[in-house]
Amino acid sequence: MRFDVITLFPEMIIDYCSQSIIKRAIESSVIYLNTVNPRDFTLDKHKKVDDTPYGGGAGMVLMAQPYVDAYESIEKFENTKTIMLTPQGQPLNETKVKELSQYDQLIMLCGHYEGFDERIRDIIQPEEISLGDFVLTGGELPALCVIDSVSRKIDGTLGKIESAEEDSFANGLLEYPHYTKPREYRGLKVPEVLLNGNHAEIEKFRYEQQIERTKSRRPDLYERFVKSHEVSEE
Ligand code: 4GM
Repeated sequence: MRFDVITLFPEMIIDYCSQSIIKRAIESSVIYLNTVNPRDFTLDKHKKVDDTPYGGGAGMVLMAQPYVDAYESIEKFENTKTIMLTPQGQPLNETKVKELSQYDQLIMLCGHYEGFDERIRDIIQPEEISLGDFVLTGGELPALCVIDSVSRKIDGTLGKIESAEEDSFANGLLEYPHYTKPREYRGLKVPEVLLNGNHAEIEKFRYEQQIERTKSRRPDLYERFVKSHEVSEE
């Protein structure tokens, strides 16, 4: 998987990806990361990337030319997808992450300030993706969320232990509670069932906990889970 991020703040992307699991994935060539700065594609001596909106109003608008030229400078693979991180996009979830992980290249457009000149959308025609119904100062955090969540799906990014753990969210339920040493902390004991070594019982306990948690915390997910497990009556 190759990630190309178009951003005015490449350090934000590079710094996050220089740590921990993503760093390891880049070092072992499981993923490849590239940033492109629209400021390097400006044509005036002030390196201007934004301007006041036609029709008036507060704030600035990102100019089309530096973004389109930055986009066109990127070498495109055959199986490529371009996404724009904005509050107007389709919500990111595990299904979308899985879908994005099937591409060989993801090109991401990060905006700042008030937004993009609409002609950037007209020309590049990206798929718009949102992290949720809230506004950030820039698209870099959502782009990093895409990079991180998609990278987890790529073979070789996670170690054996980490990827085994992932299976529990893959079934559409929330995680079961985890415990490590000591057995008792501030009077709170680790559930007895986890200590007896009976793996069938442990599995049952964890599954019940997953269902319980999902039902009480995320009734929307629980509803979907129940529906997908209903036996068809036809
Ligand atoms: C407007 C247009 C994404 C604002 C483009 C980006 C929230 C999200 C921005 C932009 C963002 C989100 C930057 N805020 N909910 N702000 O995923 O990049």
